[in-house]
Amino acid sequence: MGVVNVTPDSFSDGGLFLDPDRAAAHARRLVEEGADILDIGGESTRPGAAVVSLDEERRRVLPVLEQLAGGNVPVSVDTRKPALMREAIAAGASMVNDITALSSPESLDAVRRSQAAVCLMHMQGEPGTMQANPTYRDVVREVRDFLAARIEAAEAAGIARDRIVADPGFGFGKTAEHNLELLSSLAEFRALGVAVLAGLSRKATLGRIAGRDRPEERVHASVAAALIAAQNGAQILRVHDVAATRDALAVWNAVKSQP
Ligand code: HH2
Repeated sequence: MGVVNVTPDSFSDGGLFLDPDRAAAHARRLVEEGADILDIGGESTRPGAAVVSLDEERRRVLPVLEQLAGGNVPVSVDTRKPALMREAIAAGASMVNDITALSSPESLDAVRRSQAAVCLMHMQGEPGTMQANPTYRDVVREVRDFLAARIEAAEAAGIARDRIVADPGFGFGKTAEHNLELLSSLAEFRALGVAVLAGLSRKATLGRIAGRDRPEERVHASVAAALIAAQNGAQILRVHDVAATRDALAVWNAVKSQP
């Protein structure tokens, strides 16, 4: 899954693709590099990010979506706003990526009324404050139990299990230690019975480990993290650097297919 951020303030590429034509061109490049899904977002959810109005988010996302929908790659929309979920689905999005795991009845309803897939992500707190003091007794169990409950709620609302993807939400109300524990235990999330998505790309935890302050210098660390996530059972990798991630996966697949 290639990330397309149509925002002025995303943590790693804010402002680069605010113009719809540039965003769409970037998305097409990600497809050429081997992306199987595009994830378009119009609101940064980095720690401390400002909230974006529905009108503004709509102005950012829909023109890009309109250029990409109907192409040969499914398009996901990264939003927590039910109105935009509905409008994006009507404009051709085939997946909703919701960092609040369809926690509002309106968003459950927006997805239920469609054929779209949905990614349910775990987050402790809100982007504005989530990194202040994330606390868990057992992060793996708590995140997994939350996702199991959200899958159950989605199914009860009429969203079939084969449309659902679960994501532990790396960096969303988690310390570096929490993120590493989740990554090393990711295989346990397979028991949820849905596809698992992992989004570690360029995140601060990787910068801390590799000693890289600038997100764009975290490509190598991101590729390592994506490969570990795949080896631990993630079926969808949400990444900024598609070509580099593809190469790593190709090496792993070549080794796996040895007799
Ligand atoms: N991470 C980000 C945004 N959306 N969605 C899912 N399902 N999982 C993630 O890990 C995830 C996500 C943050 O990355 P990015 O979009 O590059 O940054 P920003 O939120 O600053 O736009």
